[in-house]
Formats: sequence, C-alpha cells, structure tokens
Amino acid sequence: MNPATFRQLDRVELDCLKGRLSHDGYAIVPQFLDPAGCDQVLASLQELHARQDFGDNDFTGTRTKRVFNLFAKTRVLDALLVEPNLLDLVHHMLGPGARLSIASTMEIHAGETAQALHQDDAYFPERPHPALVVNTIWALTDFTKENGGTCLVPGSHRQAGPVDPAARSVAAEMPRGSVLLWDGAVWHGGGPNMTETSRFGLSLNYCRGWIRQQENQYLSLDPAMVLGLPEDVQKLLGYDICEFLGWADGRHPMRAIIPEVRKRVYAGMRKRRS
Ligand SMILES: O=C(O)CCC(=O)C(=O)O
Repeated sequence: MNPATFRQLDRVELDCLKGRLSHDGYAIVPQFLDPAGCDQVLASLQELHARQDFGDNDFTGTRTKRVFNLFAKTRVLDALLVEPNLLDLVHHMLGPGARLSIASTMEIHAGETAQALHQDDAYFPERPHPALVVNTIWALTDFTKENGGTCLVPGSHRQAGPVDPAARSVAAEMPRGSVLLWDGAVWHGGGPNMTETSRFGLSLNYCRGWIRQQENQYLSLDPAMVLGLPEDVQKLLGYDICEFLGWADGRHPMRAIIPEVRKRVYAGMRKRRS
C-alpha cells in the first residue's frame, strides 16, 4: 500500500480556512488528497459498498449507500484521520482532545432526492454555542450541484433558532480529492443527484474529547486490532484520557486493553461481585 500524499497547506491558507470556518461555518480545502490516494481509498471503500444495500428511509436516502464503523474494516483511512494540516483545523475548532465521533461513507446514486437540512449536534439544547462537532467530507469523486454536492446554509451555526426550511443553501462544489469541513451546528444535507453517476463521499466526523462519540468505538473495534495501531490513531479513535475523563479501573485505556491487564480487571470485578 503506497502512502497517501496530501497537499501541504501554508500558514496563510490555514488562517484563511479558519476564518471561513468561523464566519460561514464551513470551508473547502481544494485538491487535498492526490489522485493516487483517492484511487486507493475509493477502491477499498467500493469493495465494502459492493455488499451494501441502499438506505430504507428518506433521511438516510433510498438511493444512497452508507457503510459505518470504517476503522474496523479498512486501514486505508488511518493516514487521513491524523493528517496534521486537517487536524490543525479540527483542533482550532474543538481543542486538542478532539477525537473521531463517527466514520462513514455516503454514496449518493442517480435519482436520489435532497436530504432534509439538519445539524450534526442536534442533541445539544443551547444555541449558539462553541463548536462541539466538526464534520469532514472527503470528495472521492467530483462534487457538483447536479450530482448531490453537500448543501449548507452559510452562517447558520451562529443562529439561535432553527433554520427556515426554505433557507438558501449553497452546494459544495469541489473536485475529487478536496475536503469539505463544517461546524456541526451548520444546517446542511446531502444534495439531490440529477446525473447518471454516483457521488462518493467519505465522512470523518470529529467531536470534543469530553462528548460521547456517535459511534461507540469501544464496542465497535476489536481491542487486539486497536493495540496494533499507531498511537496517534489510537488516540483519535478515543483510546485516551481527555482532561480527567476516560479511565478504565484507574488505568489509562491503552493499558486496560492489554489482554493480561483486561483479564486481571475483569477477575477483580467478578471477585468484588461474589
Ligand atoms: O452526503 C452528504 O453530503 C451529507 C450527508 C449528511 O449530512 C448526513 O447524512 O447526515
């Protein structure tokens, strides 16, 4: 497997992206992943999609395919998850303890209709609020207004109430290899696909380290697999302490998933129960 190559972002571009994220609530990093990297990631994800059915409701899309829990299924995303320039933007929004909330694909096929506009942090009751979630969608095929490019309502992360259902949204148009980032409070949705070919997006969604991850990474991933991952990937997946949260029987979670330690912890728990 060749390592993916990312376009290096300089300080000026990074500052400009941070400004757009604060003001509009979203920003696009154009042509960030090189074509060979796109091919490799797309091929691995398409293998998973070949066995995947379409969604069964209007929100997930009856002409859209999604695969979840991607870090249990492929290793081609590890480098994308921890790419330093992207993480700089994510940390700018969420602080240094940010971690993966959910990883999924969104392949919008021909004939799909527009998804209802929604927020990725809809569970949080007070608005506006500092960013709690940052979503990224990696365009593995070109995104256009016609083929289902994500629609976003600029600046909607700053409003206190819900967005008007008829609000003017903008389709994220970006060539393959680009990455769209948005504050989870921005109203957005997948666009309708009026073309004959599918639009393939990869979503790596991050949250603050003290928020419950959308995907339960401790039940979704095999501890033996997690033990073999690079440390920065383990941390992003949530196998870390954030502030004083995340201990396992008084141990760092990475100590606690070592099989011998786990056996001792569970044996201790059984003894205490009997
Ligand atoms: O596919 C997209 O462009 C966005 C989809 C989305 O926001 C969602 O499914 O929650």
